[in-house]
Amino acid sequence: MRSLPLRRRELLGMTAGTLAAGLPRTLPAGAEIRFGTAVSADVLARDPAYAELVRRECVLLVPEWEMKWAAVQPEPGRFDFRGLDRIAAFARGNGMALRGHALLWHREAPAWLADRLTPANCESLLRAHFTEVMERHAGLTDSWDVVNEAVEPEDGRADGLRRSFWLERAGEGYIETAFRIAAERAPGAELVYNEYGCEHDGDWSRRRRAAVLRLLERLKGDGVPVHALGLQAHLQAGAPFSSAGLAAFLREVRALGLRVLVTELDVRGGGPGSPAERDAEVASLYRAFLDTVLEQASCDTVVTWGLSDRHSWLRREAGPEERPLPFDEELRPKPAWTALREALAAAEGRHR
Ligand code: 9MR
Repeated sequence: MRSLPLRRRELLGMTAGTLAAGLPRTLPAGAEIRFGTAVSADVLARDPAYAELVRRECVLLVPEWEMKWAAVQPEPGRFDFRGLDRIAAFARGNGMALRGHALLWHREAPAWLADRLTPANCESLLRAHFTEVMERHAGLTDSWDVVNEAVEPEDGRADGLRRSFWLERAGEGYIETAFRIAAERAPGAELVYNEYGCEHDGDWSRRRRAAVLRLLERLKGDGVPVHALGLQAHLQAGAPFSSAGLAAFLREVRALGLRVLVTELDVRGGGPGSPAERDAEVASLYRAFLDTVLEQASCDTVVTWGLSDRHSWLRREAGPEERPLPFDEELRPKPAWTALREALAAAEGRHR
């Protein structure tokens, strides 16, 4: 895909013979869909068995925290790439690519940034930050979450934009400015608007879908270089979901000329049954969701937000009973992994 250092097919050929464990990747051979996961530098360093699983299954890594503004520019003009460099070294050493996440977000922003930001200096602050971050591992990164989570219908604005410090301090042009600077710093890269809460049915999601479409329509209408919508896909088993509802939304995204990526997939909940019953529910939502996206959208990237329940943010935030990821805490594949593999294999069959 685009400027990938190694195509997936080459990676598959290479790793089958070179992996110490002798384990072939278990995703379908010849895949054209890039599969990857979010990682943290510390987890890769302290959990070698997990690192081995990541090495075996992924061609794409996303820093779970290490590329966020607070991580890389904690003080004005002082850049700290130690965490990011460790992830990049792991990616480079294993022939993987990186996805950039996230250049602009209202969270994980240092206090100095919100204090300082004005409409007059927004562009220069973004340019200084994007230049350092986008150039650091430019050869490894061909896809960027440029703006993350800029809509929040519940904030009550007619345009659905989030009343974040970005909007309140810099004005609504900040989104367009961010995409234009990203295009200037990385011509040819895929520039993504990344958002949550667009995958399910129900009023809450419907309002979010409408706000996202409205923003993307405005950006496309103004000639802003945005290429794709990132569906975070933090899904919830048992919440209202229909393929038809999601497909209708994806058709509108496609009509704007935008591709789609699955950027942070995991599934909460399932229950109140046994772990096996909940795993089955989680897996069936993995399958239904991925089948719909891969059928309806131009989508060549699927990223889960971690590979094993052992290291999921949901375990940390929602509780130890969550089983959201494709591998369990002992790194054994779960039904969600089968669902994911089968969905990717089916999509590749359709593309052939
Ligand atoms: O999983 C991430 C967690 O470890 C961090 O503490 C948190 C704040 O940096 O971000 C989490 O990842 C989020 C992602 O960056 C954006 N979409 C929602 C994700 C889950 O909160």
